[in-house]
Amino acid sequence: HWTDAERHTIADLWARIKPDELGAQALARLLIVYPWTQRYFSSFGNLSNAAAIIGNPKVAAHGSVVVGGLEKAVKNLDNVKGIYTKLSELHSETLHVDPSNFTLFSDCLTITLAAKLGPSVFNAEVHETWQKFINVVVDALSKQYH
Ligand code: ZNH
Repeated sequence: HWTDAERHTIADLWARIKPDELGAQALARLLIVYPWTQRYFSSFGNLSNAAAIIGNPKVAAHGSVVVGGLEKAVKNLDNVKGIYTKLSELHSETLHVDPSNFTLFSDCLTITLAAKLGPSVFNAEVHETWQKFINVVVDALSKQYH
């Protein structure tokens, strides 16, 4: 259920960004804008203010890990559910991450991406395709919750 144009858009978006940078910035944004999400990262040290969060190397490192997970979805558009089965289980059963956080994080990703690329690249059509992609990701990550 992906058109060639959509596949091209997702691949092109991904080629334009530095995944590690996107992950670090989006995760920092999550922790700043939705401070209650910090509860999952109690081992990350100082998250007491925006500068500390932005400069925290554990935030940056975990941002890379998360975005590495996203990259798998980018490269496996036709089987996102399949490749995320274990990851969904981990977030549900082991990490106990409330799935509403996936939506919050996906909004942070979208804002970070749009701010980086600007509206001439991240136009309405590209936004729509990106939103479809990230919805599939959130859906797949939420799949193993019961
Ligand atoms: Zn997550 C982990 C992905 C979201 C929380 N994650 C993780 C990992 C990955 C991911 C890949 C690793 C795993 C292993 O190790 O095996 N995530 C992801 C994705 C997403 C996410 C793709 C979306 C898009 N997460 C999320 C959120 C949250 C989280 C939203 C909250 C808020 N994670 C988490 C935690 C962990 C993880 C806590 C663990 C960490 C450590 O290191 O311990």
